Amino acid sequence: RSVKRLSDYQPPGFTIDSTDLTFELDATHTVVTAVLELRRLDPQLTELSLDGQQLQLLSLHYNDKLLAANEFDCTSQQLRLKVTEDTFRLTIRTQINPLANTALEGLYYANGSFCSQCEAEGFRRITYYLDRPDVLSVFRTTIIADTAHYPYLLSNGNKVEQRKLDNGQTLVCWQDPFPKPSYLFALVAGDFDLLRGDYQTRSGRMVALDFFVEKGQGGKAAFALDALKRSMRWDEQRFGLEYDLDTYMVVAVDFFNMGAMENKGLNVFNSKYVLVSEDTATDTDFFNVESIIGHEYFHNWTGNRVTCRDWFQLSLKEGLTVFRDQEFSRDMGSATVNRIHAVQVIRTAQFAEDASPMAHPIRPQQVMEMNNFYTVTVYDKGAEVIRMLHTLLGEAGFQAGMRLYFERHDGQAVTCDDFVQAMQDANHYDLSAFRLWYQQSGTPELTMQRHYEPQQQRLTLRLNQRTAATADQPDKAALVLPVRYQLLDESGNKSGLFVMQEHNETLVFDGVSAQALPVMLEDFSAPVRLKHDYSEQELLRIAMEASNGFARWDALQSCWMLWLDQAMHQNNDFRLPDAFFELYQQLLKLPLDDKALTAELLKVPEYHVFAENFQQIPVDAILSAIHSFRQQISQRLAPELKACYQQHSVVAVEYNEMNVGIRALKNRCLDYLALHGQPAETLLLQQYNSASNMTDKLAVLSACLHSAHPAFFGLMQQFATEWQHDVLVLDKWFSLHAAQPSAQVFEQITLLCQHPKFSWQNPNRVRAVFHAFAMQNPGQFHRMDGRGYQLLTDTLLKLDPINPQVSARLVTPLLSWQRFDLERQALMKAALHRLSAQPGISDDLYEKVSKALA
Ligand code: B3K
Ligand code: ZN
Repeated sequence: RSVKRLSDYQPPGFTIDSTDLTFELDATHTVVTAVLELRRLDPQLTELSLDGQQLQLLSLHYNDKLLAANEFDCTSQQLRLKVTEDTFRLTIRTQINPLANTALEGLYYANGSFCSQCEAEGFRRITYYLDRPDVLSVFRTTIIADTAHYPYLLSNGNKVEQRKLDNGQTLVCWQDPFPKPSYLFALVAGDFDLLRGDYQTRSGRMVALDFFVEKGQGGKAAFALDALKRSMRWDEQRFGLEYDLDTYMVVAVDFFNMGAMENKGLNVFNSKYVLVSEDTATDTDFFNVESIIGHEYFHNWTGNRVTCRDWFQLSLKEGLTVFRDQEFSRDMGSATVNRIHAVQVIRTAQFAEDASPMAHPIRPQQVMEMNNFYTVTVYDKGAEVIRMLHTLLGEAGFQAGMRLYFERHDGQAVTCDDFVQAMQDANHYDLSAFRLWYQQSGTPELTMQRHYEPQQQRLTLRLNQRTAATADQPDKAALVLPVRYQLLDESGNKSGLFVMQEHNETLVFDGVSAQALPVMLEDFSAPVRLKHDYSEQELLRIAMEASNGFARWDALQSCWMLWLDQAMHQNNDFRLPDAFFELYQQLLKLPLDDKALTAELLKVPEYHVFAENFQQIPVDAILSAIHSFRQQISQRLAPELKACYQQHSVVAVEYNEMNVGIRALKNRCLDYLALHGQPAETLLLQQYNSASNMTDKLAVLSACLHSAHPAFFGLMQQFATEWQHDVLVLDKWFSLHAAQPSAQVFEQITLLCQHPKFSWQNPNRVRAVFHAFAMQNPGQFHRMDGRGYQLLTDTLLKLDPINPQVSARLVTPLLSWQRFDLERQALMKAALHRLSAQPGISDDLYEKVSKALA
């Protein structure tokens, strides 16, 4: 198996000026004719090598000459031939089998339609090609297919021809004027509902917006269409960026490996992130649709107009585009809660990745299977790195940098360094030390120690940063850390930005009182773990007094860690302090204007939040402490919870910031109230039966689940009958079953896999069951008898030959085996050995498993 290294990058020796593709579509025998105009860039080269995978070559022409089999070399991975001219044409005819393509990479046939996914290296499953992002070509695509089955034949760019052929087939031809790498190519053919809209850009051009969704589902795409318009407007206003084609198409499909794909002019989406209506989708679903619609749209400039030179630079487009979509979401809803959720992704999933055998910098240095590097590190930590640049340069400076970046690189394939250079040059700000963020992996730990001198009224903060070795890199240097702070002081609050560069630095405040309390790393201004010396009393003071909502939430998070620690040492005799109950009481009686933030403040952190603070994760202690915390809150604050619930129980159904916040608050109360057993039952059934929206229905089910309420099974049955026709809703039901914290879950999962709507070929179904089991059911997954690990391993062995991308994602929780007690370590390791012993496991799975066992 081969590993590719960033340091081995070589510019392409040839390029492809134009790519003319013809697809004769057939589920099992699709014929692809590629006419490529090639140009030699390096005159020394005498051999051309094209990438290919699982292709059957039918014929090959060099200019007009048909080549005989001995005139080229064709293996399963490559097509090689001798080249003597500087420019020449290749005509390659290949045959592929889309129906057999269950990996859903390249061109595949599922659910009655053809669909493609080329990023990162899927285009080579369609034809032989220079399948690398720094080869940009102008594409023309002709699609021929049976008219009755596939009335819509779609590809990138503008439709330039459409005609009926006499054999019941239709021919459609598309031309994309923008040169693009092969990973942005797309083709879709099928029968859909079409929802149309339009958008006038700020320069006055009209753009047709076309949403293609499953028959009968057209109505559920209206929100996504509006979200697209909001994204287009927002990108003009905030970044000055306008859309560049006359059409923007979005296709929603049920079989898809990830969230969505930004193919030029033709986005393909997982239907889960397009189809929403209040009765079938939760507020979180609505949020995700808007944010992913935005993300893919924003890629048109950050990704498509300026793309990546090589896949090691993936964060160039992903980190930047996640930053942009986060900013968009922040402007559309509660800014504080959005930030809290983004920070939680870093503190749980990303910190966990840093601590795992898969640790890598946001610009990885070596890769076996590129699909394994679409990670929270590249995406979300990548976005934090962009956010730090924004913090250092300010909005105006950042925008100046963006303008220079586009001025220099529009139409090119570039590196992360090019991006930073544009930021540096536009601002005359030296970013040389900052660049270390791109090459160093791991989570920095920032320690703060306070020292107060009463005579001088001087507060000194000693700051120290240290990044522990990671699986991929032993030695770490000091990073540039923008530290936003606020000093809570009776004499008025001071706030500012301190840019830390060295391992040890001090920050001095003069003329402050002994009570002054520094709130550090406001809004999580750098992706680090903060170790501080606050007392419980001080933290509670921040939680009550800070003007910044994020700081209040963050202080409470630290409290929870303190209390977990105390609970673990007191064998659960631990009682939460009165001051805490007073705070909660106050929040319940007088919720903040931002109800969604109130709901966040009222939440006991989940298992993964606690777990990430330990090197050795005490699974059982965490779970029992969470249980005890929730019990205490629900008992001590029963009247307040009930009153708050009732006060907020009637909410208009529409998805908007206010309604979302009220629902979140009400359902947080319900979650605690459900712990009251019998008396809660009326409340739960009442809400379930009267709910006019999925958020409120699902909140009842998950409250029952969290409290092990006996009403759970009856309601689940009712839910299944109600929603058996709608797979996206059914996925929620699958997940709830799989998250059920009792040993019954194993029989339940066996039954789920036999459900008529379950399919091993469909990533959404598989994830609904097994991602929920492995990630939202820590008690059963980490059982001491190893049954949980065994179930996941059996699943992966079954899944890997079907869809390696999905299996390689699901294996994640097993990789961190070293972070558990010895008994669990042994069980997890045995599971990994079983995987690695399996003959023929995919590169995707192999790369991760072998690193974990190294
Ligand atoms: N760029 C795609 C992800 C492709 C994943 C390939 N395994 C979606 C996105 O980030 O917008
Ligand atoms: Zn993206």
